[in-house]
Amino acid sequence: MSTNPRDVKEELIQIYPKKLRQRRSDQIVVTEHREDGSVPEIKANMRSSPGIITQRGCTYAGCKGVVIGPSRDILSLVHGPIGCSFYAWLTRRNQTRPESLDAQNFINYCLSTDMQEENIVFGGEKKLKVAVKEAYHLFHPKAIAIFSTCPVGLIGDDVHAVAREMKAELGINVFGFSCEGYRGVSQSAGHHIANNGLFKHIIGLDETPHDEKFKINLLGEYNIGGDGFVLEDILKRCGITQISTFSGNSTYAAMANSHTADLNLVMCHRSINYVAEMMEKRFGIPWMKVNFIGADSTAKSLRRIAEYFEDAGLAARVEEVIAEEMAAVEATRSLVKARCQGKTAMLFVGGSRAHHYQMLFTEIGMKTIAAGYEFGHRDDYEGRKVLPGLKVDADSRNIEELDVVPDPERYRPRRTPEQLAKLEGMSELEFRDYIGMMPEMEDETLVIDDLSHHETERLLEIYKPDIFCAGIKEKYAVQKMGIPCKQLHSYDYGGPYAGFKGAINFFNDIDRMVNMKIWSYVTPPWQQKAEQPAEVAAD
Ligand code: CFM
Repeated sequence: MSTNPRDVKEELIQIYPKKLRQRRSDQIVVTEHREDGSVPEIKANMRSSPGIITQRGCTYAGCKGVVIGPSRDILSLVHGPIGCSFYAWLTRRNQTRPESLDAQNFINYCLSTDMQEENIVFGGEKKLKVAVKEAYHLFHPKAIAIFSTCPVGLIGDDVHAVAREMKAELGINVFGFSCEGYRGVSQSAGHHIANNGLFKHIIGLDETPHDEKFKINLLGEYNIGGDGFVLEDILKRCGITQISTFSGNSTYAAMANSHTADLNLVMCHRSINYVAEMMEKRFGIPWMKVNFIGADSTAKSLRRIAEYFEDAGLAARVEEVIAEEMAAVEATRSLVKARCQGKTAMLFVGGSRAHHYQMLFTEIGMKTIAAGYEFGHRDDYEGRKVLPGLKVDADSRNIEELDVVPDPERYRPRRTPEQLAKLEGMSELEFRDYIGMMPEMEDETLVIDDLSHHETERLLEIYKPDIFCAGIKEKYAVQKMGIPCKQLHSYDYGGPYAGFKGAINFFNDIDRMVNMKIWSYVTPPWQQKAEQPAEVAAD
């Protein structure tokens, strides 16, 4: 079988019926950098076809599990059948570290209304009210967030009315999310709904001022495997004050106060770009994309923060921190590179990591031959410059777009448009932009949106990459084919992988996985001899 990406594309989709074949054809592209600087168009953020085994999750997962869940002292209450809470219970490995032993931390809990048939038939609002009150009396949280699962939307329970009533009765902040699993194409819709909720119900509630000089928020960092701890340490040593993180290791109070920062740093563009945009419109806080995955990317991102604040002392401290960290990075990187150079990787995950983690592989000489997001949008692939041309379809119209205007009292542009333009002109800074995954990939590599299980198997058979990066649903199917699978969602049991120390961990873990002899003892199905008895071949 040819390994030419154009032939591979045809091979992946030839088994599908005609209509599906056309759809998938638009979602699989071969990368090229055209003379005018553009990359090919990819169809993304479209509904998966019934019958396809997709990697995707649901809208509720994106809202509760991804964006709000990692905050430790917002009490998350799931309105739905108990099954919906299974995946919401710490499986994402988002960590948190309360300020003290008696500080509020609800991360270990899993609260659900445990809807039964009776509630589906007669309505679940009463049960929800009882659950909110019970949760309040048990934990005395500052805020309770109610998350809707599919049946809630189907039967028409009004979680917002319940939230308003409970807010008035209990005197704490209670708010609901219409994040029913089916509401959008994927978990991406849940991100948007969560962003709207953060903006409507939390951001801007606390005016406590800060007199530190370099105040930032870190957006789209969820402290998976302790990534956020590594970044907090680096930023602190540089002398940068992190007002709030959305939402790894975060608190309700920090989010309520986040509009006092002077710069928003966006790690995961897909899940939180809405908050960044809305905070700029209402409060005047500029945002820029950063990437703390990869040692070189981390250094670059830190330098960009220093450039924004235009302070020689800060720039010097940033250089010191980079120098301190890079010695250890270099030592491991060169050792690992010698063993991994030339090996190949595939990354199919989420809406941001399939891009960011390519940087780590590049640093140890490994080549990404295929990559894709589960639920990224065209701007995550091609860059935000495509945004003005995007058509609003029925699915995107289904999610509320908040009409955000400058706050009459609190809008305070941190930099004038002229200052921002000047900064962009003098340095590598770019505001309100994300260049996307494809421009940073080599020509003639495959980019596949919403990869299916069938396509996964064919890709592995054809290319036999040295490592495949995905999630728990794919992991063991892939490894049974004799190819190691690194979970890029939960990091398996490893991490942190962010920043400099995280890069060292990643290099060591990948080295161990791609150079382990065990894989040569697994006989993948396509190498099993035809004359073997069927039972043996099936083993
Ligand atoms: Fe952003 Fe994430 Fe991701 Fe994401 Fe996710 Fe995740 Fe992910 Mo799993 S917020 S888009 S919805 S970086 S949970 S921490 S690993 S799919 S690539």
